[in-house]
Amino acid sequence: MMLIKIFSGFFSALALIAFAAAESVPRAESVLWYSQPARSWMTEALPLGNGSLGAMVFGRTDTERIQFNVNSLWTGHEKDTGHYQAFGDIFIQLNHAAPTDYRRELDISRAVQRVRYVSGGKRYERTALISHPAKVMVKHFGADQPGGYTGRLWLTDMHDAKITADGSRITAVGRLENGLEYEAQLAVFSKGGKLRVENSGPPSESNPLAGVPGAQHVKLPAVSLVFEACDSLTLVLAADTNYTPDAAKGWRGVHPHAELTRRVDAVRVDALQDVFREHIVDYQSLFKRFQLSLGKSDSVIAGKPTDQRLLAYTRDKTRDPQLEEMFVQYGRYLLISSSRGGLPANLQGLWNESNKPMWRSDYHSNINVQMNYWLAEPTNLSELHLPFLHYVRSQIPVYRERTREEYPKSRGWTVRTENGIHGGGSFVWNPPGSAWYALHFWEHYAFTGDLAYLRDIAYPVIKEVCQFWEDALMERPDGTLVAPKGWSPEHGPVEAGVSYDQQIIYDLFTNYVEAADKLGLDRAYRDKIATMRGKLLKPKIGSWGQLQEWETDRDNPKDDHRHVSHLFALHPGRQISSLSPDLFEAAKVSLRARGDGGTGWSRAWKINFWARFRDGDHAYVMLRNLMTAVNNVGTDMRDGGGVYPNLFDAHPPFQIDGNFGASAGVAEMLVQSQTGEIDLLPALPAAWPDGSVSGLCARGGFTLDLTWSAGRLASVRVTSTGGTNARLRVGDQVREFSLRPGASISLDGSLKTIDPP
Ligand code: FUC
Repeated sequence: MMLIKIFSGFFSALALIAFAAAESVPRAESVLWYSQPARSWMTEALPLGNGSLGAMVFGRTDTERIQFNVNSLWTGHEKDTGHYQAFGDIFIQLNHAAPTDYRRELDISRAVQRVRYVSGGKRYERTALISHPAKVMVKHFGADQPGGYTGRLWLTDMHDAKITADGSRITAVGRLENGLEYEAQLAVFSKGGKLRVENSGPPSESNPLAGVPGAQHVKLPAVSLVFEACDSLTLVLAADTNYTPDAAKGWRGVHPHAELTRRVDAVRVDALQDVFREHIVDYQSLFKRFQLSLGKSDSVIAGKPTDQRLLAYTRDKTRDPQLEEMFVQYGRYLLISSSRGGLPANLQGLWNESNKPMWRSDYHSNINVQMNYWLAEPTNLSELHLPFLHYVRSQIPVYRERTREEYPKSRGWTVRTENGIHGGGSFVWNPPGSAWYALHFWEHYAFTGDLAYLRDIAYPVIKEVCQFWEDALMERPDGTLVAPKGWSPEHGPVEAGVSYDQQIIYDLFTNYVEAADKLGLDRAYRDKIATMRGKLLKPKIGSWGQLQEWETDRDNPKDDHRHVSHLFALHPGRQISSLSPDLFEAAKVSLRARGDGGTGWSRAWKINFWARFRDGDHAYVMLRNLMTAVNNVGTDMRDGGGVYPNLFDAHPPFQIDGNFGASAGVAEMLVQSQTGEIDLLPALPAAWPDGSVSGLCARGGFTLDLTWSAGRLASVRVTSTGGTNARLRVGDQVREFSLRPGASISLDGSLKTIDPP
C-alpha cells in the first residue's frame, strides 16, 4: 500500500500493483521481453487470453494495434467445418514519435503485459490483461506527466458489423451467415483532457492505419473516439457470441448484449487495482501449481531480450536452461489463456487474425487437437483438459448422424480430419480419431482417479467408440481383426490393417477393459472386447528392423515424413514399452530413420518419443531443434519447424500444438507413469545436471516434487491427490508404499524414507 501511495499521481499505480501483487519481482525466466514494438502479428505480437477472449498486442507507440478474438466466432454448420474467424481490432493513434528506453514485455507468471518508453520527455507505461473472473480485457495507458495522450481510436470489425458509439462506449454488433450473432463493447475512460465521439468517418486525406502491420485489410468505421491532452486512458473490452455447445438448441443461445453490458459496467475504473489483483490471484491459482528449474543460465545471456536470446540459442548454441524453462511454462501460459471452461484450444489456441486461417484454425483430429492436451494432466492443469472433453461430447449427436451416413453398418461415431464447432467436418474421414479422443477421456481419469467422472462421463464415451469398432473391424479367415480402408496420416495407400488404426484401436480396447474393471460394469461386454483386442493385427517388425507403418513391409528408410503415426503405440499409447523389448527397439529404428527435423508439432512429438525411449539426450536435441529461431512468415512446411520471436511454435505458419507438445515432452522426460509405476527422471539429459520440479502429476492420483543434482535424483516428495498405492522407480531401484489421500511422503535419492506420511 505504501508503494502505491508513493508512486500515485500521474504515473499510474496500476502497473506497480500488477507487479507487486502476490510476489515481489517477477523472475527473469517468467518474462518475455523485447526492445521494439511488434512488426508482425504472427511472429512478434504477444498473446493474452482468458480462455474465450484472446488478444494479440503489438505495443506500438505511433498507432497501437490490439487484435482480438472470441473462440466461438466460427462459420460452418453441421455438414461443414467452417473457419475460425478473426473478430476485430482496436487501433489507438498515439503519435508518440521517436521513443527511447522502449521495453515491451509479457510476464507469464501473472499473465500481464507491459510497455514502457520515453517520448517527448514523458515516460509512458501501459499495462494490459484479460481477466477470467471479470471476462474483460483491460488496458491502461499511463504516464509520469499530464496531458500525454492526444489522438483517436477505433474499434473495427472483420464482418461488417454495425458500429455505433454511446458516450465513450463503442459497440459493434454483427451476425454471420450461419446465424451466429456477436457483439463487442469497448468502453474508454480518461483522466484529464477531453474525450469525445466523432461520427464523421476516417480522415479522407490518408489512411491512418498505413504502416500498421497487418492493418491493410481493415475497414475503418465512421465512428471514432477522439482524446485530447489526456493524462491517462483505460480501455475495457468485452466481446462474445450467442454460440452454445448444444446441437438440440441449434447451437444458438441468448444474444450476448445484456451480458456484455453487465461485464463492462462491472469494471470500476477508479478501483482497477481490484480487477488486476483478482486476475493475478485467479491466474496464479493455476500457473503456480507446477514449478520448474532446469539450471541457471549465464547472466549476460539471461539479460538479453527474448528474440536475441533465442537467436543466440540457435546460432551460437548457447546453453540457456532458463529459456528452456520459460518455453515449458509458456505452453502452460498458453493453455490457461486458451482453454478455460468454454471451447478447447484450436490449431492457434484462440489467436487468429484471418477469416481464412490455415487449416481453418480448426480441431484437427489426426494428431493436433490431441497434442494440445498432452500437457494438461502432467503439468497440473487437469481441469483445463475438460474443455476438450466437453467439446467432444457436445459434438457427438451430430458426429453420430454423419458417421451413420458414411459407415451405415456401424453404431457409435467417429470424425473427419477437420472439425469445427457445429458438429460438421471436412477433409477425409479419420476413422480412429474418436478412439484417440477416447484416450483423453481415459487419461483424465487415470491422472485424477475420479471414479464418478469415469462412470458418468468417460465410460459411456469409451464404450460407444468400442461399438463403432466392434461393427467396423473386419475378420480375416484366420480370425485376425483389421480396420478396413485405413490411411496412415498423411501418406501411403488406403488399405486395411494400417498400424495407426490397429494401435489406436488396441489402446481403446485396453482403456475400455480397464475402465470396466474399475467400475465393475458390463462383464460380458468387457470380455468380448478383451477377446477382440487379442485378435487385432499386432505391430510387425520389417526387413530393416523397423516397426512397420503398414501391414505390408514397404517402409522406406529414407522417408522423413512429419507424421510418425505408427509409433502411437509408444506415445501417447502404451502398447509398446521397454516391457516389449523387440518392438521397442524396432520403434527406435523407425524413429531414427524419420530423423530429427519436421514441422513444429512433429519435433514436439519426437521429444515425447525419445523421452519414452529413456534417451534424455536425444529428447533434448529435439527440444533444441523445436526451439530453433525462425522469423519467416511463410507457410511452406518444408522450411521445417521452429519458434518465432514471440515463442509461438512455427509449423510453419504458427500452430500451437508444438508449444503444448513440447511442454508435455519435458514433463515426460522428468516423470513417466504409463506402465503402472511412477518412473522418476527416466530421460534426464546431461544438459540439465541440477534442477527441480514441483507439482508434476502422475497417473494413479499423485503429485511429485523432485530435486536432482549431478544428474541423479536427490529427493522426492509424493503427495496423494486420491491415489493410495504407489510404485516408484528410479533407474533399477523400486519402492512401493501406500498413502492416504492428502498425505505426503518424502524420500531421498535412493528412495529411502526421510519424512514418513
Ligand atoms: C495435419 C498435419 C499438418 C498440419 C495440419 C493442421 O494434417 O499433417 O502438418 O499440422 O494437420
